[in-house]
Amino acid sequence: MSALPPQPFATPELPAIPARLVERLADAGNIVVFTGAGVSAESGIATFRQPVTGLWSRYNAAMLATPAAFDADPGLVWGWYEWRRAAILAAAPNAGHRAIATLARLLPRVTVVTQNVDDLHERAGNPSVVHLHGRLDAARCRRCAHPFTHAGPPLDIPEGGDRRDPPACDRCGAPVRPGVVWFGESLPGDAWEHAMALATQGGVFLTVGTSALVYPAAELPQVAARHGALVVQVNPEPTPLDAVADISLQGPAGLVLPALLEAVQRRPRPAGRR
Ligand code: BJW
Ligand code: ZN
Repeated sequence: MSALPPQPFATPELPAIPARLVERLADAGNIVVFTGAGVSAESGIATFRQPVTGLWSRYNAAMLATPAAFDADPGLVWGWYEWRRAAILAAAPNAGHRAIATLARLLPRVTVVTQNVDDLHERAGNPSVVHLHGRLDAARCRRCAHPFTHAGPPLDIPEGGDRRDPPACDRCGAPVRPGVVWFGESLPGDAWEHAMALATQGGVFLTVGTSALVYPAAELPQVAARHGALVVQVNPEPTPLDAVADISLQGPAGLVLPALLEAVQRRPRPAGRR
């Protein structure tokens, strides 16, 4: 199958969950969980910028992830994204996705804002997720934006995809494109405005598994910090957010987030609030 095996982490140490984080989570009127490719890594979905395994370490973004690339070679781009779609369909949510979904059921006003184009948050039980970079299962016409519904999973697709002609739009006949945000394209206006509004409301801003290198999404934790949110980062590696985050929980999301959830569930509640 085209999905990568779950990433090995040599006996990862679990960072302690600070009590002030648990208190803030319990009391916050606004909690944003801002995720990137790292949250899906333990489901076997490749990240972008990690050495060796990252998509942009193995494939040329300029030839695959821009509108000009699609116009120059629609079959190459469509086939590559069909391979990615197959990998997502074959994957399942991991312990990190599940912990976020449980946290959202437990605490009021949790919103998941993701840069990911997969649907693993939804499949873990988060019904409404803000997708900043679109969704792979939401293809649309390159010319008139008419939505396209995939008939089923891609069949017989090799590692890295093969050249496949995109389907034709049933309204205007132009090629259908993947429903993702490529370099140089604007983010969906409603998703961006919603995410920005949440980032200005304080509370807790929890970033999980992002290198925070892609703008404008990477502005969000900075905006949240300026508006008084407690910014918390979950990532096994250093990122530019180390300079912004109040708390860095260094480790894989699939270990750290269940530990965070457990700490929230164990928190003694004041009498009368049970
Ligand atoms: C774990 C883990 C585990 C591992 N647990 N963690 C300002 C300065 C410079 C450039 C720009 C700028 N503003 C805009 C730009 C240009 C560009 C940009 O940001 N470029 C930079 C890369 C330099 N931005 C754009 O073009 C954006 N559009 C835009 O700006 O529009 C305005 C405009 C309009 C018209 C003309 C001109 C401008 C659009 C950006 C779209 C990004 N698209 C992609 C591809 C989506 C489709 C697809 O899937 O193919 O989105 S690129 C890719 O990066 C994807 C991701 O969503 C995005 C972010 O990556 P992410 O999620 O952070 O992944 P990684 O791999 O980078 O990091 C993974 C992390 O996980 C690592 O830290 C690991 O350690 C960690 N990890 N295992 C927890 N188990
Ligand atoms: Zn069309």
